[in-house]
Amino acid sequence: MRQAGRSLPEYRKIRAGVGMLESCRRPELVTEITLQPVRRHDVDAAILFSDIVVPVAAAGIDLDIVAGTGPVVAEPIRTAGDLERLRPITPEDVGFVAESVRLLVAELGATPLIGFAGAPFTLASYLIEGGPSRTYLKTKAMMYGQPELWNALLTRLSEITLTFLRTQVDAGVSAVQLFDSWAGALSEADYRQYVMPHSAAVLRGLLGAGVPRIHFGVGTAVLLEAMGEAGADVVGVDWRTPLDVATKRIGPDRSVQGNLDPAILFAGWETVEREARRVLAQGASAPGHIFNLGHGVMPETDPEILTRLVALVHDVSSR
Ligand code: 1CP
Repeated sequence: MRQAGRSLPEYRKIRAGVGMLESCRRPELVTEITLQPVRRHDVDAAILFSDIVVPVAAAGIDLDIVAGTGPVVAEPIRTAGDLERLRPITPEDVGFVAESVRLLVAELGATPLIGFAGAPFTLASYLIEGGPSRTYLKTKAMMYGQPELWNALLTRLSEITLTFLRTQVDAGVSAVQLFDSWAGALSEADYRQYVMPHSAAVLRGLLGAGVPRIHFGVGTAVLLEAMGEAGADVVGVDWRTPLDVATKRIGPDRSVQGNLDPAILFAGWETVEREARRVLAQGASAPGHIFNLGHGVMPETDPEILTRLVALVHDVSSR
């Protein structure tokens, strides 16, 4: 339930007047915000309060997270010369994240903490476009037209991502999630050729770390098999693909995460209950199922519905 905090009044209150990136760099604030949805909804795991662009900012890129828009990059990366502004990171560059994880693990007790990072493709899309995009025109132009620059950029991003995730694992997270939120913009062939090797390098680098690896994207129906093969223990599925269909594509060796449409939460409790039961039934065909939404929580969501949903999932899955 990433970004669940966005729907909570206590979140808006504590964030008032503090920028998003600044919030991510204050361990006490990160700890409080991460704990808010756990306290309120009694979820089974916490997701670290941070953002996928945090390590990219630590790598030297001038960017901001603008309210209502998302990440905005001052000078996008378009040439080999631009790439020099994206330097490798050390664990010290993201020491505030390690500190946040340590504080949280101490507070959470038996509740696991999920760490995360953006995957190389999704991070590259923000760096190349300069902000959120619908078409990924400039991203795809570089991918197809300047494959050497593309590979150099994604290699650098995969190294940054791996350092960022290892820092979180060393500080005590119990699982990691790699968000390739916008990989659904690609065909399977292009995903396998231009993107998968870089995501696989990140996931492979965590083998032996002893934590489950979750790999998620939006609109990835045709990519589910490849996203599993990239090296995930759990494949996150958006709401468009039923979990039993997803399981057939992903294969019997991996678990699934998902996938209630976050918009369902606005349709009244009867609908929420019916759809949540359907998701649970369809997820039962996988070797393991983490119940979740198919994408982030909308800020306008009624928190009471979320609390009720968590209780329903606990009730159904305990039988
Ligand atoms: O509940 C939580 O706080 C979880 C922490 C979290 C996570 C896991 C945030 C806080 N962001 C993310 C990941 C993230 N950030 C993703 C991947 C997750 C997904 O697919 O849902 C992506 C694509 C981003 C980039 C981003 N950051 C966007 C999307 C912009 C676009 O391209 O459409 C936005 C709106 C942000 C800002 C942001 N990040 C997080 C929050 C709570 C917010 C809102 C800003 C604020 O509260 O001021």
